[in-house]
Amino acid sequence: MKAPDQPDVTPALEELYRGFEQELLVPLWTEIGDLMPTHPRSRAVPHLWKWENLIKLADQAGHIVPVGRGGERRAIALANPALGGRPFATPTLWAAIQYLMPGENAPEHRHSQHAFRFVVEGEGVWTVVGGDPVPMQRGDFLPQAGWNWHAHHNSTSKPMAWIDGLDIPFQYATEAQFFEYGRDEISDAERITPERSRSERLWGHTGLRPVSVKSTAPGSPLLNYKWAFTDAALADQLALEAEGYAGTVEQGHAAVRYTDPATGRDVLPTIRTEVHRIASGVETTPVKETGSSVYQVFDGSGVITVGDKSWTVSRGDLFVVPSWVPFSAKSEAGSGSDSGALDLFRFSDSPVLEALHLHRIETVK
Ligand code: GTQ
Ligand code: FE2
Repeated sequence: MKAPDQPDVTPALEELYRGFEQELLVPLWTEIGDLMPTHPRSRAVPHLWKWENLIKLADQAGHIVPVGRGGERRAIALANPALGGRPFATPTLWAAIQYLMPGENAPEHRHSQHAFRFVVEGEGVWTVVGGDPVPMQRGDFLPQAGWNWHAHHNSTSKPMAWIDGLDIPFQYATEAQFFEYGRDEISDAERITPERSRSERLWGHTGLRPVSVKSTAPGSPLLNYKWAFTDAALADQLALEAEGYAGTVEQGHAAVRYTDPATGRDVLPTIRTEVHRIASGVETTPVKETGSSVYQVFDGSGVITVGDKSWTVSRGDLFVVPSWVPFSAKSEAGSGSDSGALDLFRFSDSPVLEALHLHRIETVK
């Protein structure tokens, strides 16, 4: 339909548009609705990936596709159905399941992309970050800021899976990425399995930062945020609420954000990471927020609503919340989970949006 201030289609107008085309020019007036919408309209759509399907395909890949130099990682990415088949969960975020067979090594490399790993099941893999071996267990969150050397190794007799989150699509858009290969094999000294990484021994004590050490790199110097601490923080918030003290996001909804112990800021420059615990029977208030998120169900079950989509979810399932699309979660966990609640791991591009003053959040009435 023609806007009120637009001219009729005449031979002169058609001639003008042909001239624009020839000179590779595009007028604002035909594009403004798409380029400058009144509110965000994400190209991405809400979508759910079931863990049982992902893990089955990852295991098949483990038996058929080797991991080594070139491909680097046996990582299989979520591709949002509205993003042209690209391995992009959202316009800014990469989310993948990574799978290592017994005894396998994923070779060392480093890249400008910021990354993390989150473990929904299994144990026995460790990731060597800058020569520091970091063991991984269920519920552990391992941030790894850009340009750190890293390699993974499975020392057990069982395959192991975890999820990776990276800002690959965001950095792809910036055209500012760098990548470098490291050693093909890590040293024997890095192949040991300590109970705690050096980073945890130095930075993993609540409220206590080492006086002698400066954290100079971008992102958190703490390489593993163990589940026991996350679980205790969430349990305490709900317990405090039950005792009549505040502390929760809203009634029956506890949440923690992973932060850099040196600065108190997000653990990664481009990615925010949180865990939300929703008590059984509780439904969260629908919220819309600029920027996009990926969630993984860590424990429990429930019903997730994102815009006009609604899914029943359980442990390991992953879903996407595009920019400015209302999100709410209803916990129906009951006795199925460790805590009797629905635990959701979330990552988003919020630090980027905040840095650029583009972050907005609203509850939906
Ligand atoms: O484990 O180093 O899912 O470099 C994508 C890129 C994982 C990794 C991914 C990576 C990695
Ligand atoms: Fe990597």
